[in-house]
Amino acid sequence: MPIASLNVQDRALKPIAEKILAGERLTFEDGVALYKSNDLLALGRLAHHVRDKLHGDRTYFNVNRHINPTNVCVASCKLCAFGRKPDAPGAYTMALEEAFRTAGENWTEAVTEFHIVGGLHPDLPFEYYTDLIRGLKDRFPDVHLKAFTAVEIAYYSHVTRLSIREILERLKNAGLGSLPGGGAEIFAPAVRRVICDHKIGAHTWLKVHRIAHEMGLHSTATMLYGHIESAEDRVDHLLQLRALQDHTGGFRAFIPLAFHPANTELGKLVPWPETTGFMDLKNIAASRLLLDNFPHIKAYWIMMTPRVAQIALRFGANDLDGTVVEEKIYHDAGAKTPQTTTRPQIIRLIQGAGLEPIERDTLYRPVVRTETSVTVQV
Ligand code: V47
Repeated sequence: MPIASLNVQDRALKPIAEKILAGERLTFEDGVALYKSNDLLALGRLAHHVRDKLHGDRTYFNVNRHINPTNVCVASCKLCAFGRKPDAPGAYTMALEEAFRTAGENWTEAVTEFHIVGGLHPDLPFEYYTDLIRGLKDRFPDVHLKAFTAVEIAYYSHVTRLSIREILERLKNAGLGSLPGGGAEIFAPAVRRVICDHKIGAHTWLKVHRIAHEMGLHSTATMLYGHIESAEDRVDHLLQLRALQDHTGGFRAFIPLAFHPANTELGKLVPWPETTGFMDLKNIAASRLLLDNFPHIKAYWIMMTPRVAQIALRFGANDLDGTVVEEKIYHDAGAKTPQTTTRPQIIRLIQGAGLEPIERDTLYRPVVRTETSVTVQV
């Protein structure tokens, strides 16, 4: 593609655009320049160019259900509106049978993934989690179980005094399929001290994912933006993920997450009410351009709104996530989006952007549906 067709207005972007068109890796300084640029359309065209080389028009989504077995949490992260102390109003913990029942609510054969995350409960034994995974696998053998953030895995290791590898082995033996990408927030220690003081640091978050990848489990990665972090903090975060991916290749997708301030302590410190569409699209484009070794960039519609997520599909993203069914973490923090959507609605968003919808399973294998069967193409 000739650089002229990108119509780059910001002079600082021109040498970076040359590098991208030549397929060269971007540096830390390039990343900061991407974030500092307001030439959003050029960023979008560059990111779409990369997306197009990787995926053409193919745009992914899945049919999934979120399950949050407990919101009881020993940590008091300022960024979070979901966690509760055990005796606080609204605190809940599902008995195993209740979690199985929740998983089966509005059940259709179309569901291919349960996305399971919860708080750091002070009293639940580790067996609760292995029994949860085993029980779900027994009842829904064809559903992929994407469960427990690195923060939860490190907590189980801490309370049981078992190694992270041993915890992951036991969960994998029970039926765990992969790890979700939550809890990464922003790796910069000075920011972490403010937004999630009691959480594991970057080193442990990355270690959990490294060990999972070494064991053959895939995972995803996230970054929380739109609070007190700087452009430099975001680039540092993305480059630490890129470095681990160079090593293991185990990340399937990256999901930038916009901070939602309502009902959070951090919301009182952040001078603006919420992220803007401009910032959301810039994060999608910058992550597509910096994470050259991540196959997929997800525009999580719950967090971005379906309207902005649809536009993000032409700013570097190639995945909209799924149907979700019941979302708590963002809705406790004031998200105005619906809690669920349907296959036809997702397909409409993708086709409306002139792209080709591909239903996938968690590992991005196409799911083929006929009236009577669902097959994952291996
Ligand atoms: O871990 C918590 C973040 C994450 C807030 O892996 C908040 O495919 C914004 O990780 N405002 C949960 N963000 C969501 C998540 C996720 C979502 C979709 C797909 C995948 C995937 C992962 O949300 C938490 C935390 O990082 N979070 N509170 C808040 N107030």
